[in-house]
Amino acid sequence: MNKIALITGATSGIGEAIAQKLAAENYDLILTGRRAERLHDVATTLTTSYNIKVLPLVFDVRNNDEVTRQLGEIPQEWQAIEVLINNAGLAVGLTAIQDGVLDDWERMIDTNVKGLLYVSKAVLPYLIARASGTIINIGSIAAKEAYGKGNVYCGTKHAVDAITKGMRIDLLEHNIRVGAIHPGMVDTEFSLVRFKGDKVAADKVYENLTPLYAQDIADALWFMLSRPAHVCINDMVIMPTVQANTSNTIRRVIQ
Ligand code: NDP
Ligand code: 8X3
Repeated sequence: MNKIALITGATSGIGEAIAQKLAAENYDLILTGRRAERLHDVATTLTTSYNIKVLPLVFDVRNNDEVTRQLGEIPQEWQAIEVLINNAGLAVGLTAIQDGVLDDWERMIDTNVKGLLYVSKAVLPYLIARASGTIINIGSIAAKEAYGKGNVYCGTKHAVDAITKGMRIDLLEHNIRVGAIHPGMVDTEFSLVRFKGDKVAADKVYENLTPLYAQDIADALWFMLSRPAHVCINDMVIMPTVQANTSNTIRRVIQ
């Protein structure tokens, strides 16, 4: 029987790449996101290409009623969840704190922090019941550093870092491994979302440099997940070679 993994934010970018990697490793997948059509396309591609099952669940992680309803009611055969990947998240805007847009702040806090908590609370009973499992939270280099105009996004990702550490302590007695991956710049829809659909601004972020690709994060996650059961990789910071930290990036293409 295949193991079961639940990945939030599997409609694009890092989440979709992780779904692909775990499908190739014969995991049955519970995949979530808000864009129903995209989610079903990902599900169809994976079930066509690999010998696995996919349960697509469409919901907004900010809506706790919906999270609780959908994840509380998963069919019996999907309840033996072994792996939870808390990936859904976003940055909205790049604005000095004094010019901050309240709605942007709330979208980031509600998605990156509260959404991660709602999903974790709904899924944890399944892992605890089995006294095993792995949770990997997708943080960011913004969890480790603050950068100009990144204020609230950095705050939410620092919170993910702290919540990861807290989870590891509380879940120790339940034999659940908890780790986080903190990437630098990854070429996904992240910047398009941050700049509210402004493709020119989004493309500029990755212009004349070689960023990370979603597949790089999926490969690292698989390394963490595939360690023997007695090994927990707590924390992994992954940067593109051209990015020393959030403030020092060189525009260089690496072939
Ligand atoms: P994408 O925009 O490509 O993917 C984000 C995913 O999150 C989508 O599947 C989206 O699905 C989902 N999502 C966003 N908001 C919600 C919501 N309210 N409810 C449910 N799902 C939601 O970006 P990435 O793949 O880059 O981002 C994935 C994670 O990686 C995020 O947590 C991000 O902060 C983090 N990260 C990204 C970096 C980068 O440079 N790209 C670097 C460091 C960390 P949908 O829209 O269908 O709901
Ligand atoms: C995304 C990377 O540097 O834009 O988390 O914060 S950064």
